[in-house]
Amino acid sequence: MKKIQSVCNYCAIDCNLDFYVEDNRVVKTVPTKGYPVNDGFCCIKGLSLDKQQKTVKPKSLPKIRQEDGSFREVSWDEGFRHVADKLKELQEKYGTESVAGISTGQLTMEEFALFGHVMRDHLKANVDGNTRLCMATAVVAHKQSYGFDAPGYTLKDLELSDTIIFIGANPVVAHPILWGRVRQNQIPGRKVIVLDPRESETAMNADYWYGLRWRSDLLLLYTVANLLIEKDYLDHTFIEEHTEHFEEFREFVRSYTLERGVEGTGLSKEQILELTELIHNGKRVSFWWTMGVNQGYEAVRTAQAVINLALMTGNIGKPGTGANSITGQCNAMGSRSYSNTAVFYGGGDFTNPARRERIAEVLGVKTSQLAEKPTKTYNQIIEGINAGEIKGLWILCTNPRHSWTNNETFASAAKKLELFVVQDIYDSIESAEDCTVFFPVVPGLKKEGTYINLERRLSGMRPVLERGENEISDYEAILGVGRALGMGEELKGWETPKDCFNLMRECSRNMPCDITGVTWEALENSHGIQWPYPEGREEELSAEERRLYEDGQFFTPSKKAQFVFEEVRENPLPQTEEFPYILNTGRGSVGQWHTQSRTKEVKFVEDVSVKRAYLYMNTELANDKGIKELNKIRVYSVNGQDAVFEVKLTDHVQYEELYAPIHYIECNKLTPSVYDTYSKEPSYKATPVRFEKCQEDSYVSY
Ligand SMILES: Nc1nc2c(c(=O)[nH]1)N[C@H]1C(S)=C(S)[C@@H](COP(=O)(O)OP(=O)(O)OC[C@H]3O[C@@H](n4cnc5c(=O)[nH]c(N)nc54)[C@H](O)[C@@H]3O)O[C@H]1N2
Ligand SMILES: Nc1nc2c(c(=O)[nH]1)N[C@H]1C(S)=C(S)[C@@H](COP(=O)(O)OP(=O)(O)OC[C@H]3O[C@@H](n4cnc5c(=O)[nH]c(N)nc54)[C@H](O)[C@@H]3O)O[C@H]1N2
Ligand code: SF4
Ligand SMILES: [Mo]
Repeated sequence: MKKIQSVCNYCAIDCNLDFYVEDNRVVKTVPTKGYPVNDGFCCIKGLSLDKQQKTVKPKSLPKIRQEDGSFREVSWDEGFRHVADKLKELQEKYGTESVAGISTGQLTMEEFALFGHVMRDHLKANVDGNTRLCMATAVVAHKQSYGFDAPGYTLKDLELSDTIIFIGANPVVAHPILWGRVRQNQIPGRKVIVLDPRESETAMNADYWYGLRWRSDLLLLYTVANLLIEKDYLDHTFIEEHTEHFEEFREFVRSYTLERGVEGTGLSKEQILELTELIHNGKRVSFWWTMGVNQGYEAVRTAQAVINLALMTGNIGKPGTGANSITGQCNAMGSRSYSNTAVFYGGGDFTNPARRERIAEVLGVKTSQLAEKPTKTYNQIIEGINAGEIKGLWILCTNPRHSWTNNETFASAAKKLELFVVQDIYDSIESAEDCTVFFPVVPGLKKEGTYINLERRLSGMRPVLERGENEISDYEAILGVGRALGMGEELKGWETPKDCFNLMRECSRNMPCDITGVTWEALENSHGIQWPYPEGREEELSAEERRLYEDGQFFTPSKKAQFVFEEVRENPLPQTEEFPYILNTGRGSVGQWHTQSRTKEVKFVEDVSVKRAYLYMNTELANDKGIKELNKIRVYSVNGQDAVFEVKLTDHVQYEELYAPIHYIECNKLTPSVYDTYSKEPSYKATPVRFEKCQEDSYVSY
């Protein structure tokens, strides 16, 4: 029996696991003891990683759609040639930007770096990632406030904080190992506080729950900031030495009075004052935010309002503090720093000549061979396809037919494409229904590469199982197309994931995410390594848990953090008489992952999962409308679509709120095409809707 340590490629915790293998089968999975992140624990998804392979057909070959609609299986070489020829043909016929790609936060760092090199550098096509649906807001907020996309915390901070404030985050369901770290916190009297319109599973386990109105976080955070200022609950030294624009901020929040806060958030005066006191009384206050903040129409400013609270109270860069964005997907952090979507490899600007030269030098190409401008964003790509401007799309490791907001717009786009390549471990996903080419690739257990978790920790994915005939990885599939495109010399140094890792390492030199001290070998059977880890400073940086900003130095030109703020906006999609209820969406259970392609294969998850789309409704509302548990309702959205859901009754959502788990395709049929102004992240969490009870033949309208 062999033991192989590798990483779980579901959520951003990146638990490490020891896989025991016999006859090329996993016989036992044990969470790695001593690994600083998950030390001997993990969740049901990590434990069942080997269960996701029943329907991944070994020996699969690519498939190309024929004129009669059927598929023909072809060799990999033919598949690569077909895709490369078609990409070139479309570009010749319709222009360079007529082809696009959608990448992901779930592949290895090397895979999406290579995808960027082929698509962005060589083809000059647009490539965005599904991270746009997830972390784009935090990225923009960090860059503007800190000068670089650098979340500063380490998971240990959860054990060292006496006041832990979760804002729009539900780690009990979404990040169970992170919640485990909260439970390990032994500080007497430590308080857990949750801001969420819904009494989420985390709220139920917290000491304080503030059930504010949806989309009123920014107003609440400015009101609290104003109170902190009025009461002089500030860290003047920190503000003076390490921040800029505080005086303007002080003036700005003056109009965010307690009365205004009460009126707009639905919280009482006492609750807002209590929250302010809790922040003041904490010695080590930490703020943690996730999708309840990131997925809104004024999300970047909301994230920055969280950052402002930490800055003004000096709760940053010290043990147990921070304005901490929790990442979602296993390698969203890798995609953010090392892909080629919004930023250059290792960070920096497409337009900065010095940075262009440096990257070109590392990659051994001319600067003209690098992407020239930031990519079109996800929504622009889908709109471009629907407008007939984009004719070719290559997606990998993401299932947008299900997960994209207002997802019927993706369905119509898919039908318009002349080339639609879907690269996934399953050909059964919804997005593959209209594809013209399907590339079947192996899952994480058969791959190698690097992952970066939410606290900037790199860990090594190493092959647990051997591959069979024709089985190839994402890396090889992308490389195959690159070669078929005739990239030749441009692919020198990209031959294997390890080669690519070395290129990325070099690209990071002297950047905030410098990993020049990390080697491919050092990540094997390791405890992971947090960035920054520059060459020559290995000894000094040997601590297993490290945070940024301990010296009060940020990455802006002045080295000071910025107070960034803007007036609260009018809700672009308010409740109306026609659409009086609000559809909130998010994770449903620990066992279910997004579009369920992987987790529905896990028997002990599937056995306890609801099979049809469902939503939670407040018991009182249900009583008022004559609706009982498991009745079906048809929900009509302000986006013009409707869908049927089963009702589950609960007291944990507000009277006017419905909560639908995202694991069913019906959920995003109803979400709108509304985005944050700066990050272009969809506003997934508050859609005005109305509903009717479904009866045998007739509907009763509410
Ligand atoms: N089991 C499981 N775990 C996962 C995932 C999964 O699919 N399944 N996905 C992973 C990924 S990629 C991500 S990004 C994370 C997401 O992790 P989370 O963001 O923690 O999960 P969500 O359920 O999307 O949303 C969190 C909370 O935001 C609340 N919310 C909605 N509107 C508002 C609002 O206006 N204000 C506030 N303050 N809160 C609001 C919702 O009620 C919800 O409880 O989970 C990761 N972990
Ligand atoms: N309404 C609403 N919608 C949301 C959200 C929300 O909170 N509310 N959350 C959004 C967020 S935060 C996210 S991150 C997105 C997630 O949305 P998606 O990325 O679309 O969801 P997944 O189901 O994770 O899709 C991953 C795909 O990759 C495949 N896969 C797994 N491993 C591999 C591999 O090694 N190689 C390849 N090529 N494929 C592989 C899986 O089979 C699956 O089809 O959903 C977003 N959608
Ligand atoms: S899904 Fe997240 S918490 Fe669960 S085992 Fe994987 S990395 Fe750990
Ligand atoms: Mo996500």
